[in-house]
Amino acid sequence: MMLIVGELINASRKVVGEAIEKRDKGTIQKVAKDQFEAGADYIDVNAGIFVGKEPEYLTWLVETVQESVDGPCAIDSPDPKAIEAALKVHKGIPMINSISLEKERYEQLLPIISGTEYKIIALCMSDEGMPQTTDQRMTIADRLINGLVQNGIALDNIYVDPLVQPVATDSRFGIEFLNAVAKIMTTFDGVHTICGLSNISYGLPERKFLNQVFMAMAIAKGLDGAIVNPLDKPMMATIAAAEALAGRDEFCMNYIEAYRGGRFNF
Ligand code: THG
Repeated sequence: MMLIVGELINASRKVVGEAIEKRDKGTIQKVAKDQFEAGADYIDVNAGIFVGKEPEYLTWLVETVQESVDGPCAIDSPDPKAIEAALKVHKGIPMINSISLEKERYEQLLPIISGTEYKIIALCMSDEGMPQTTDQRMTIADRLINGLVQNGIALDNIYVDPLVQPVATDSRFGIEFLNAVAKIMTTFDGVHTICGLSNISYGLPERKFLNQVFMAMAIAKGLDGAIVNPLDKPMMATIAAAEALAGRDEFCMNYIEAYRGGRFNF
C-alpha cells in the first residue's frame, strides 16, 4: 500500500505559521490528529519559513505532534542542523525529509543518518540545480542510493523523490518525472519512490484536478509514497482507485474497504 505523509503541518500555511509563532499547541495537535485518523503514516513537520529558527521550531513541532498522536514524523528541512535537533526529541523511527546531492547538505546529514533504521527521502537535487530530464534524475538517484546503501541504509528504507517541476514551465516536465519514477523502480529493485504533487500544477487553473490525474499516472509508473493532504477526499479516493487499477490491491480489498468506510462520499 501507498505510504502517506500528511503535508499540512507546514509553516507556509497561514494557520500553521501563526500557531507556531504563538506556540499554540491545540491548533497543531488538531491538524496532526485529523491527518493521522485520515490514514497518514507519517506527519510531515516543516518550519521552513522561519530561517534561523528552524532547529527550535522543528523541535517544538515534533514534541507537540507526538504528545497528541502515537506515530512518527517526517522531519522536513533542508538544514541538517534543524533535522539533528528535532531527532533528539523524536520518539520511534522518523522519516528524514530530505537528503539531496547538494554537497553541504549531503556531507552534514550523512553522518547523522548513517547506520540507522530511519526512513530516508532522497531528493533528486544537486549543486547543479533542479533536474529536468529523466536522465538527470537517474544520475542523481544512482549516486544518492549508492551513497546511502554504502552507509548502512537498507534499500527498503530509501524513498527517492524525483522532484516534480511545473508542467506549465515546460510541457516535458510531467513525462520526464513519470519516466524517472518507472526507471528508478525497475533499476533499483526494492527501493521506493515518493513525491509532493502540488508543483506539477503551478500556474494552471483547476490545480486539484491536475494533481489527482498526475497522482494516478505516477501510481501507474510505480510510485508508492506521497506527500499529500490526507483530508483531501477526492485525492485519497484517486489513490485507492489507481492502486487497485495498477494491480497493487489484491481482490480490490482496500478499494472496497475505502468505499465501505465512506471515503467516496464527497
Ligand atoms: N518533496 C519533499 N518534501 C516536500 C515537498 C516535495 N515538502 C514540502 C512540499 N513539497 C510538500 N508539502 C506541502 C504542504 C502544503 C502545501 C503544499 C505542499 C499547500 N497547502 C495548500 C494551502 O496551504 O493552501 C493547500 C492545502 C489544503 O489542501 O488545505 O499548498 O515535493 N520531499
